[in-house]
Amino acid sequence: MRYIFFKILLTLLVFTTGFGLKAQNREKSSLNYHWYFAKTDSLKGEIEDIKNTAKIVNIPHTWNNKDVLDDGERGYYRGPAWYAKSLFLNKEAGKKYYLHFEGANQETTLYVNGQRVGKHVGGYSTFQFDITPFLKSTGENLIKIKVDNAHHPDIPPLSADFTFFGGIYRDLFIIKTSSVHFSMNDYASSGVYVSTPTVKEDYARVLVKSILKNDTENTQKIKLVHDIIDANGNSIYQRKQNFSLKPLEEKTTSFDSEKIKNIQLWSPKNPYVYRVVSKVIQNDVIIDQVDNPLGFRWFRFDANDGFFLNGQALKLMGANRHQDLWSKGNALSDDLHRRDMQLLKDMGANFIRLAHYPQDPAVLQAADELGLLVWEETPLVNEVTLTKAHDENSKLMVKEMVRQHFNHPSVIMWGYMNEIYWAHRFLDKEVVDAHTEATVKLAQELENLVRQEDPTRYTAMACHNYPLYESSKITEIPMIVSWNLYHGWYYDTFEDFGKFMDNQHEKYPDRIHFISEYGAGSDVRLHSNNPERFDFTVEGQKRFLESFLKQLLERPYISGASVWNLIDFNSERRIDAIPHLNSKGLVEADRTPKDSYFLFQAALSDQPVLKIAETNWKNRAGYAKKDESFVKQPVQVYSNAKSVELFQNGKSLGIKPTENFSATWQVPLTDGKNEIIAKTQNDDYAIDKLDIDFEFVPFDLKTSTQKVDIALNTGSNYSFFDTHGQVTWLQDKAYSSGSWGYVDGKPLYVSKKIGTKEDIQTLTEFIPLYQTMQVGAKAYRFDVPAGKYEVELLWVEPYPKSRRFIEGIESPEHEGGLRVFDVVINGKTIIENLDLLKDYGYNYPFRKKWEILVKDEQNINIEFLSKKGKSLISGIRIRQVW
Ligand code: GCB
Ligand code: CA
Repeated sequence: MRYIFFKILLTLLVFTTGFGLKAQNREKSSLNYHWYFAKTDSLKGEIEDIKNTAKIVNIPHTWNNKDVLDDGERGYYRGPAWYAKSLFLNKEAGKKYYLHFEGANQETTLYVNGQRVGKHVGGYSTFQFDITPFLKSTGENLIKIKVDNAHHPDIPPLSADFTFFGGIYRDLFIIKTSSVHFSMNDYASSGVYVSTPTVKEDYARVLVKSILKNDTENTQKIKLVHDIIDANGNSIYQRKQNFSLKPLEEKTTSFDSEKIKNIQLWSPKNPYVYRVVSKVIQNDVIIDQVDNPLGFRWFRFDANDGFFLNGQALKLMGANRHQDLWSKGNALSDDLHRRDMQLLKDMGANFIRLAHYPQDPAVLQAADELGLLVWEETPLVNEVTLTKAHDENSKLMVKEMVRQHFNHPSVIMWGYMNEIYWAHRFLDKEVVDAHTEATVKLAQELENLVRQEDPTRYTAMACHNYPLYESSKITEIPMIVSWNLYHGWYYDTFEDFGKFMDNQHEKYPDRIHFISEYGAGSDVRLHSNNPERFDFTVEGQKRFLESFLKQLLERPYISGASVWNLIDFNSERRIDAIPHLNSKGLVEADRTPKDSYFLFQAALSDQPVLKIAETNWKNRAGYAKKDESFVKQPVQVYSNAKSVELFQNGKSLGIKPTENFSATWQVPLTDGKNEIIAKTQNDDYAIDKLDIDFEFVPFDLKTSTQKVDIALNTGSNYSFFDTHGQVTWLQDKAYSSGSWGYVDGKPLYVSKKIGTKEDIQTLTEFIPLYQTMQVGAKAYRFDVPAGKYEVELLWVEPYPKSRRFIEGIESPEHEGGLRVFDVVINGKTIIENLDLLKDYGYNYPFRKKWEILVKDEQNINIEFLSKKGKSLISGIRIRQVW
């Protein structure tokens, strides 16, 4: 890839200066460094004044990278901020100067030397301003930029499950070009549109449309030259035309090429990118030049048989991707954009949905070069505002997206609405119908606009599981009806997914079906052998994705599907096991693959894949059955081999055939290191090795050869691993004589989901440990040997309802008295009348440890004597001191 890139670069140089032509080419360079920045409403004065009040930042930049994390407050700064910088240049006659923003969220106003140049609305597209008339002829120019990310009812997105980080978060460039040039005023497109009206196995025809602009007061005679160059830098086709441009004329001109033969087709397997190099030449001097990607491919969707690329069936399988990184917000480097795309390619994917907005140019370029087919969409999410301004902005976003990314061969689908009825359920009864009607009307207008802008691609709409899409007939509008489905996560069971889709297919046999989202959250610290819906265990995510993957592959009429999401991403208002994070990623926020990533790699990659899929569960603990010195726990392998053999500490546990790219062994884990090796009978596969560090907890603690040390995640089906202290808090179990566990009680469920999904205040690490709790336990008993012990108890009073979707979390008044209980250890009351609500309020942790002496046969008996309501307990730690 590097090599090809180098060749292209070389070619560009050759072409620029080729044919003995002089070049006074377009110059483009970044302006990212050393900006003065202040989070303020206005920035007055010259640069010297500004220096005193502002701090220095570099672009890409956001001001929300920290306040969306655990800063103790809900919400984040959404308002105005300013950037300022001195720009020194000698303005050349006959030249034009532009500031080119790849993206700034979400309203941007530019001032040069105190004069307002213009304003751009929308946070996810590229835009540029002509600054020529505002520049001084020489010396210092003061550039000031106001960026505002306040909520605005006319600017989508109005609400969504991601963070609307403010700032100039993508590259900022200055472009200098001649005053006769390719259009700089066409929604920040390149001014050249390349399409392929005919593509066959071995030849194609190319259609190139150019928009030329004469920004002078005189008639200009120019030559327009387009070269199509291959990856080796050779021109395989050239077209020259002469034009005379009237004063200030903007001219659109097109040509259809003859047959271009001996072409290489573009596909995920062979992402062969040609480039169209377009020049404006005057008096033998190249005065402007742009280049665009070109790929030869054709495609279609079929309602029964799915997607076809270059005549061959290809199920589109991949993931969605958001543009952010934990603690950096959306201010990402191009390298990180490219790394994410490579991550997806390495997984064997052939598809990406750029949800929920157009992404960085580096992303689209990587998609072309890696061979990832793209669905791109505008940020209309959840709801619309019924104003003309809202509709106009929505249309602007469509135009910008399509025109800016039109030439990318990777793009095959355009979207313009995601779950647009999501907020419908919160509307007042009287306005519901008007809203529906307006939404359908807008959808039709946007659909028409996309088709008019680009008849060469498909349109798609992402809907959620809600009957209004059908009843309002909005699903009749796009060419592809796509679904975001979470059966077995937010609702229903895994199998209901297949039933839902089969029903769709039966009801609408002529429709093209797509799955734009499916996914489940996971926190790599949480593990369970009995995962439940919405418990955020790694195993829960695996079971969900395994089931969906199988159901998807069994249904050829589903033309493709993208997992929600490739990467864990920031969503400030979301509180799950990890607050402010949507954890449905196949990789963690820092891009470390979760085990589920390897499931997809095994399923999708054409390379040999053999992976012990327990990298998230290397540190384990487990409690034994009576008289057993090991604990049987599952070890799963993902592979595209037919069968796999597993070894534990050198001993074979047998060969198993893979099913759905997976095989699982119940492995008798013993205390300490367990070396696990997976092998196949096929030499193409390298062996895989993983050491599991197992902490054995006996049934009868009195037989323990070591000091007793138990950490218990009470009221939970999952274990929690404290990554810093390296301690596993085991899932709960009932007491039986001679052992340990709870006497009575049940785990807490809120809205039929285990545990509370409230933020546990003041904490960052132990949140899921507190979120699950045993309610109404009479006691916890631990039959232990005599000695001195530390007994530690963990509590929280959870807010009783699910508040995940409520804007702004108020602190409810609390008087207490909801539940009151005494805590008694071995007959001694250690807390009388514990009233968590009264003493600490909702969601504040209370953790306390006691030193106790245990005599022979006394054991540890922790009782909760209820005076009012039911007792609670989130976690228990028992540690023998001697
Ligand atoms: C959806 C939305 C997406 C959310 C996702 C989720 O359907 O389109 O923006 O992040 O669900 O995780 O709930
Ligand atoms: Ca960039």
